[in-house]
Amino acid sequence: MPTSNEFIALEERYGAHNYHPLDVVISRASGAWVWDVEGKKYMDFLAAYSAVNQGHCHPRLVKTLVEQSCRVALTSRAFRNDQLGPFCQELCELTGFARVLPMNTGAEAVETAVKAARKWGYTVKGIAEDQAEIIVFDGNFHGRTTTIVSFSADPEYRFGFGPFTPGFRILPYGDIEAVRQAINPNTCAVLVEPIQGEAGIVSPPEGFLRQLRELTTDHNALLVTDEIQSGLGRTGRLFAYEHEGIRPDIVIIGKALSGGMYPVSAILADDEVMGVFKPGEHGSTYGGNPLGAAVAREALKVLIDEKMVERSAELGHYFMDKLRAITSPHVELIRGKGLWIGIVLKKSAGGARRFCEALQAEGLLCKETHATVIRVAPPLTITRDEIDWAVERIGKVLTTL
Ligand code: IF1
Repeated sequence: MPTSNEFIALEERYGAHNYHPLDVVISRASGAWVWDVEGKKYMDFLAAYSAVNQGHCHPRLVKTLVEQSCRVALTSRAFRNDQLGPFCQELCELTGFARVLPMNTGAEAVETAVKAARKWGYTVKGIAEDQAEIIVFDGNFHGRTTTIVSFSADPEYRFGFGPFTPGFRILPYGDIEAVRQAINPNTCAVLVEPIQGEAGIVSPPEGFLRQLRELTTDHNALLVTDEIQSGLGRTGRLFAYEHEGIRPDIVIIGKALSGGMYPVSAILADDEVMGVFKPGEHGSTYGGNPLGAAVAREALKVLIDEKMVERSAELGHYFMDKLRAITSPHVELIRGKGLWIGIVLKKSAGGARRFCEALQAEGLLCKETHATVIRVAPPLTITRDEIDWAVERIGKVLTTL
């Protein structure tokens, strides 16, 4: 059996260097825990960027994946399959939207939402050809495709990848006055993360989403929320937009939609918006495939049956209180919602990476975001005892480093 170092060397030698991961080589996982090649056990505090909300290798998802893969995995959309219809129905009944358009990765679903919003702008709103604008925000992260990085504000995601797709306006996140001034008859949509993940688990000022809802309604533009990371229980509600009591026109989901078992994403919308797509105008070989649809159906049922949304709300408060009780010279503030928490470090702390490395040594896998935020986003299956276990180690690292 090769060692972790040997696996790392292979990846460094043969893989593209588009990541700088912590040096832990995981070979199996269960619930909130993962084990490396040497058998060392860690608690997973990233949960694959919230794709593994249901916990690693959930037995019901493993069973569904195995059983469905023995029946039929892929048909393409040239033919129909017996999982897609029930998947769409169950997702609509759960979320209150009329229709589902399934894709695979988050970025593809964001692209789908962009295409839907533009087409709606031309065919329903009456915007002149090629004039549609979409308002987005500073600090956004919506994926890595060339169109999506076209409206990233972060040079790391953009540099060297132009020429970029036009038609996007980037405004300060949380600044409703800026939106009021920028929104115009060519605006087909506002695309927003209800809480920004990559930016460091940043919530906009209270009322921002509600005001966006009012403005987009007044100006006949769509409100599109990217719930790929914030959705499906992470913030203590099924969707983060529920915290402000609004309803968007398009909701983008991915990640936990399949509990980390298989890539499944989708957009949700009502008839007026989803109706813009006619046969042949959009699709994907794997989108809506029976394996993904079966896994997603089960992943949603697990989320509901095991009350993971409620757990996230309740345990999030518990966790946040415990973290706030730690007195550390390095901590600026602790923020977040549900089981999605950012420990924001002071500039003097010397960056979040060294804290993540120290936590790794203590058996806790965290990933920094930007230079100064330690992000905490365990599977929603985590227990109070497991949180206590983690808080002890976080407290040790924050007070002794
Ligand atoms: C990577 C970040 C998290 C997302 C939102 C769309 C997507 C994502 C709100 C695209 C993806 C991931 C992708 C992963 C790192 C990551 C991330 F730090 F970069 F921002 F989660 F916080 N919308 N987020 O968060 O979904 O196409 O990846 O399925 O390395 O790119 P995808």
